[in-house]
Amino acid sequence: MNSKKTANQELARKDCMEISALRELQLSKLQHIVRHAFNNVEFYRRKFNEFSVTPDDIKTLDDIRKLPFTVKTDLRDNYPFGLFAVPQSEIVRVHASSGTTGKPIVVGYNQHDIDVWKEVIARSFISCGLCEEDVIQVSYGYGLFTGGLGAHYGAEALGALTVPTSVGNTDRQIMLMKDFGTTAMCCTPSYFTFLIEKAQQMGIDLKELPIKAGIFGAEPWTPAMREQIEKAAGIKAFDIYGLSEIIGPGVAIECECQNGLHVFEDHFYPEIIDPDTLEVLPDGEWGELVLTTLSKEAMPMLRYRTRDLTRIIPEKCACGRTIRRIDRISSRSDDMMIIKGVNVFPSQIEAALLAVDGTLPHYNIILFKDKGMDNIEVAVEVRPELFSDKVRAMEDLQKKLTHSIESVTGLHIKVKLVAPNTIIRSEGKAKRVIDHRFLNS
Ligand code: DLL
Repeated sequence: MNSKKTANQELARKDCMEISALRELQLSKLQHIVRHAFNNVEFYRRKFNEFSVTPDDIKTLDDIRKLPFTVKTDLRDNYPFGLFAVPQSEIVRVHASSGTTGKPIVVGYNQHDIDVWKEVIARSFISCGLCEEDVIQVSYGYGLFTGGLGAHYGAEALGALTVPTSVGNTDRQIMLMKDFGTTAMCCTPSYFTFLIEKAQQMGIDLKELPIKAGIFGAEPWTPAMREQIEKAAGIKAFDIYGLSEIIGPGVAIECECQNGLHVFEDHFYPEIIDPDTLEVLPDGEWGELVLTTLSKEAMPMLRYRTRDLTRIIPEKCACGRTIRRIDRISSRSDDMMIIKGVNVFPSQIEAALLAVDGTLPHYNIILFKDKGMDNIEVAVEVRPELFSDKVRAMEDLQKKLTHSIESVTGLHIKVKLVAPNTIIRSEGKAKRVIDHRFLNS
């Protein structure tokens, strides 16, 4: 048996630890990382003092609740290197996430952190059924974004043939998929829908290529989107989750059951809180995901509020992994729109649109002001064979879509049908919501 195969089998076993041993490991790592953060980061020391808590107060895993939360603005306020817990000479890599305004947030890794990251990505690939024999094409952006280099190092650690195409040049991506025999593709789900479309235009049937898996994440996507992708490309589409502040991709991933994402709990400690009361919620309840890094040395994150909404799935997974699962991240708390007093998430609109036959997975939600109140309208592309000048057929489809959105959100929302290829395609994270509120406020 080759040594890579043995090493990968050993890695896979880490997902199946005895629960009591896992909790013990988590506690000792938590105690260590809390002390490390306190001793080496002025920001944590100050916060601990404000909350009258010391590293000695962490005696059980539940004691994590005594610690203050960390939020995105803490990273901005300490830009660029203020949260590093090791000397700068030990840092071997930085990444940054642009965010919406002002300075980016910056994250740092020492060699140990890069090794942890490689490990969790390799375990992610194994969880999707991949191995050292696979050809993994990495079409997440390379650069300050964590997607490209994160997936790349993990694919190499797995021993797979790694194809670093990064984003863009879609025709060439498809040519290389075919010529190199790519078996797994890593990119955003929205980019993959674009790739499917391009392949059709080039007369290439993805179902006939060796590709069997997609490792898709970095943005929310719905089960309806998964269904469309799997059907069109003849692959299994897996959901991978992560964020720069915690490590990048590889915090959690689906397994072959495709029913929730296993969190690599030996490296990341998950909690779910009520975003209003900040109370910790029991497993099974929906709320905001809070993560603590248990292994990262260069920039430990204690109780980081992700703003991502999910729940911890209490039931055991049929795959046999003991690390717990979170539900698909359908939305972020800051994506919520309030329309006529009703809370609406973009993912609800996507699910409603894709539930109707005849639409393409390309849409925009346009947010505008109407008599001083926020309102939305939706533009969605229609399949070429259905897009016609037959007024009746188009009206019928429009009615179905309006009704579908109404049944999900309770709101009557205007839907505009647009021709195929009119909505801008994205190569990275799709920008579905277009904010026009400033135009008519
Ligand atoms: O998007 C890391 C990543 C790269 C994850 C590639 C998966 C694949 P950031 O740019 O810091 O990092 O953005 C993190 O993206 O808080 C979520 O809101 C969202 N996100 C990431 N993965 C998913 C997913 C990368 N699978 C933010 N489903 C997170 C839904 C996701 N949202």
